[in-house]
Amino acid sequence: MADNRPADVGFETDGFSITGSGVIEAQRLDAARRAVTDVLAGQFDTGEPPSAFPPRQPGVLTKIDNAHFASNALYELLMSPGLAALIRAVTGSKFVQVFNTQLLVKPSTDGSTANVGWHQDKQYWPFWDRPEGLFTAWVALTEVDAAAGPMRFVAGSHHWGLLNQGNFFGQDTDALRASIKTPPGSEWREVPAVMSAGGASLHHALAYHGSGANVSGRDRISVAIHMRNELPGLLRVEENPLYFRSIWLEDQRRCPVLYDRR
Ligand SMILES: O=C(O)CCC(=O)C(=O)O
Repeated sequence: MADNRPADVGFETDGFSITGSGVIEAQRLDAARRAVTDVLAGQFDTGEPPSAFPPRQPGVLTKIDNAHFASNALYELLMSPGLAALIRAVTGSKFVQVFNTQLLVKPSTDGSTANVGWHQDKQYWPFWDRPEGLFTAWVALTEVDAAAGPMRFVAGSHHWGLLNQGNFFGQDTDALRASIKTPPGSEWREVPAVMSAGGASLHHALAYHGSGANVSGRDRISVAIHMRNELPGLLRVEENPLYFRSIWLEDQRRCPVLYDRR
């Protein structure tokens, strides 16, 4: 395989890759699911809180930043051999490090709230010097069928560059989509990331994505794992004081290296 060339054609051409089941080993998955219950109840077996732990609100997406700081089982989820193997096969990366995670609990609603607005992840990551080599693994801890409000990817949108249009927190996803000026001749084709618990998707930092309502009658629970490979460089503190201080790349417990084959 040539250096840094994705082995997975879908990831290269579409900007995402969906593996519907079997990425995370069963015991690791069960432990992570139990850990979510503990973290949501404010029980942190490491003695350290997540880096952001907002109170849960009915009908609202709960987004807990770096829950793996608070839970050994959620840290072990990141260290899944199946996940590392998938990332290596799909992205062709020689080195992979986690720099942030989000535990996402999307409650079942009447269909109007807890959406995730269309966005490109890179718009929230100004502290990295380039989008290439930045990607996210989204790991399903519960069944994510069409009714559960799966993530939706816009195929090929990672070729559009950083548009800086979009809003993770936008609730009117149709209006948001209509407001995004895409490049001339581009096509907006959405692909839902339907998967079982233990499945995972990978998406490029420029791939547009969002998700609609969960009307399944049960919580949709996942962990989004934001990672970098050997390509991106962190911008200096004086250029990005706000963001730079929330990244702990020297700390392997907070920002684990999944593998290093450089
Ligand atoms: O969970 C979702 O619906 C969206 C998550 C997301 O934006 C991400 O993982 O980058």
